[in-house]
Amino acid sequence: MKTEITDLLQIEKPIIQGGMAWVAEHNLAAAVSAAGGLGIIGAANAPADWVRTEIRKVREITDLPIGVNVMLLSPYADEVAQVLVEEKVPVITTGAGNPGKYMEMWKSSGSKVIPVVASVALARMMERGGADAVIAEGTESGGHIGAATTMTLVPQVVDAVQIPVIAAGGIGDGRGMAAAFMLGAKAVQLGTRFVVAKESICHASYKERIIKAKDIDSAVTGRSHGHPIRQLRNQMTKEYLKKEQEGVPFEELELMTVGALRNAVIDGDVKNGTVMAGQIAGLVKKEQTCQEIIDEMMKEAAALLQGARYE
Ligand code: TUI
Repeated sequence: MKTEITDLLQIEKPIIQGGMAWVAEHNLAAAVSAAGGLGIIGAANAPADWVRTEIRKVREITDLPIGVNVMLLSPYADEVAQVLVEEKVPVITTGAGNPGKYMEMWKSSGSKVIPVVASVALARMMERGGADAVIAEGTESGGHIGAATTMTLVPQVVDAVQIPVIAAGGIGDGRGMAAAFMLGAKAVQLGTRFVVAKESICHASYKERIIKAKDIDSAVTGRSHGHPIRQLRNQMTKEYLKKEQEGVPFEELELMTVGALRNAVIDGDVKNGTVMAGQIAGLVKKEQTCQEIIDEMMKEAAALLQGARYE
């Protein structure tokens, strides 16, 4: 399945791993790239030195292309941006903001730059700024989300820009992948299904919470203060949403979540921690290797796109 994205990124299969905070480290990224997709290191809120070390660790395992996702709300974003130039990272994706101020330095150092967008307006702006592609991410995603659904956002972004579009949000199998291609996407990005991968270092309790999740088990916190985060319902979301409804100030709400994602991903506290996952969690039923996930998706999607009926 060769597409503009497999050509652009020099990868075999049009499947990209999301840059999930704490989860998207070198083991997962290397496994996704080894399986023919594009593995991504998620810089999230990590210091620049951590990012550099993770890039080098992947390079000890594989020579295949990898990417780094820069979370633009991070206090370390400027330093991370510089490390990516020094390490000559082939692909840079960004999230949770506008990467305009880094575009020139990344482009001139030879990286392919692929911002995540949640609107047509930002997609157009990114194209004008020199982006090589965009990831149109729907509100079905886990973590920090925009407002539009994948079904509505992807075709509108495809119509608005000339550069290739990668679909994200709510995609977890070959059916979702085929659907995204029908909307005009040239690749897909997956987060939740890779969180549960065998090579993912995520705590077993977090993986189990995703595997047991049902279709409507996620909640969105932070809507009132403009930082909506999709996560699986638990004691934390219950208390947070109650306080949000009571009008508790942002600063106090923020205190509740300090370290909460780490507590869930690394320590397995899925009750009081933040269990970020997309709406597709209900479809993710078992732990598999990245190779199994990618092979299964490719087979399903290829059959569907050739007109076969899904059984
Ligand atoms: O970035 C994500 N997902 C994330 S980041 C994250 S960690 C975090 N930590 C603290 C606070 C907030 C997040 C967890 N999940 N996905 C990519 C994404 N980007 N989704 C939506 C957007 C987005 C939304 C609005 C990108 C740009 C945008 O507008 C930018 C602008 O300035 O116009």
